[in-house]
Amino acid sequence: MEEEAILSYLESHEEIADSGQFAAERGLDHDKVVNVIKSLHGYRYIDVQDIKRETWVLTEEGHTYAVAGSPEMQLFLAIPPEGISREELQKKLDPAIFKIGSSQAAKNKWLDMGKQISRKVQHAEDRVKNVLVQIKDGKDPEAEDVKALKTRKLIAPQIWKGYSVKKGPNYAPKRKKVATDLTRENMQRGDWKDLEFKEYNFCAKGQPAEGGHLHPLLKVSQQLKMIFLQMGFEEMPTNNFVESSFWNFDALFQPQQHPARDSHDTFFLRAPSTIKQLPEDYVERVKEIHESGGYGSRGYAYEWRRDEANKNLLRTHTTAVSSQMLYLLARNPFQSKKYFSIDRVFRNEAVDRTHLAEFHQIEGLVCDRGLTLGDLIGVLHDFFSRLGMSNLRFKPAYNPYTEPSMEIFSYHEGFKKWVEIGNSGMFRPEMLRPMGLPEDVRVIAWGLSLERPTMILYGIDNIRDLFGHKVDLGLIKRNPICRLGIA
Ligand code: FB9
Repeated sequence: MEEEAILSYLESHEEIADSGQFAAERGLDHDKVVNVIKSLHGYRYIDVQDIKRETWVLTEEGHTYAVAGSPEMQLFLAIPPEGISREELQKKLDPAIFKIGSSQAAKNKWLDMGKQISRKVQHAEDRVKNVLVQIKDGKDPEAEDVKALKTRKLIAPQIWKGYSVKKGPNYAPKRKKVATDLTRENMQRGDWKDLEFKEYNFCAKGQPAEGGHLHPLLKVSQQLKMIFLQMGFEEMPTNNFVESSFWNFDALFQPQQHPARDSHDTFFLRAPSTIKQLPEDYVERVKEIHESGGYGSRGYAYEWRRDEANKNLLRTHTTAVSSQMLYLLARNPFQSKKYFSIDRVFRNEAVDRTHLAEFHQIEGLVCDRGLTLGDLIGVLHDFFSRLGMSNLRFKPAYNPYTEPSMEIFSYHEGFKKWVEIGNSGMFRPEMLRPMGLPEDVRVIAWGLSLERPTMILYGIDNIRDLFGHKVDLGLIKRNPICRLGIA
């Protein structure tokens, strides 16, 4: 109907100036007319021009008054000629109607608002309602009415969008059925000769290729793995979140009364609560080094308890895997090694904008004869320069399992400040010698998180927006590729 109306109108008229008026004059639904216009335009039967104009629509409150009358009129009509008391009148009306109605009626000087409320005029015209009804019927209101109704939030502005329409290159009074496919039947019937085929729209957007999307953390992690592999490092097997206190703490020469070892910082397991099997001879040597030292160390001089070491926990750092890899290394004739790990660690910490109870730790270590702190600083410069961070500073720090230890800082051009980008150190002989590694073997190591660089690179302010059940899948679907180290 809409199509026939438009095409036949253009048969005898140059253009349809305003699709809105055109629809109203023919009692057609403008939205349907617009859809037909878009389709006819698609087949170039017509050419169109957008026309926009600001109109007014009634707010929800405006709608109620257009039906029930304005509050001031409802109040006016509720006052009997002989007047009424305020209490009586309030009982007759909804509190909001009474409140708005009395202030508006007073403004219109319709009432005497004393103890007794009485009419000041015989008749009053409900201009508000009339104008609201006008607007509802699509008529344009007077400017001063617009101002009043807008202030009372009874109407709101709306952009009305329509079209002016002219004949297009393929114009015809009746739409020809265009074929969008040449079928076997067309060939058999031979009617393909008279068929008109729809033009190919080479600008049409193809079906969006749905596919999997990598979480930003995985993109950064992949880049980091590439960097480690390019630097000749091997990945350590970190596919076990549950660890024994022995490998997570004791093997690292972390004393059993160290604060990190109590349940305020560490998630211990109820089941399985204890480790089944540990290399007994090595455990003896660890007990020894904790209790009375050795290899030049005087140890911690406390009674080391096996049951404490047996406790299972969720690893607090991937260094728990480094300890096992170095122990395995010591069991064979020594060969230098470069290891890395990137995986989840768990800490029973207060959750805040940048901390959750779990994060991904990145760790690198180099194990070789005669390594020095200089080698550590060198490999840190090499590693972080590949992350685009070459302006580094090192600050002495403390870790139970490394001496000396250094916090690593990089000057962040964007933030115009020094950012702490990790921690590092040389594993203590009290950790390495009981494993059986030769006296001159040194192990330099460093660690950082995966979340911090990812938050900074992707401009994510709160870690909950990056990791966890509150992550907006849109972020996963629409985040840019990770170009580490490439400005
Ligand atoms: O990641 C951290 N900071 C960081 C790293 C990269 C980065 O890149 C940006 C693109 C530019 C930005 C920031 N940090 C380590 C430093 C801080 O965020 C720190 O407040 C929080 N740390 C975590 C631990 O929180 C309790 C980050 C995490 C961390 C700290 C230390 C280690 C690992 C992770 C370690 C270690 C280590 C030391 C010696 C031997 C072996 C391992």
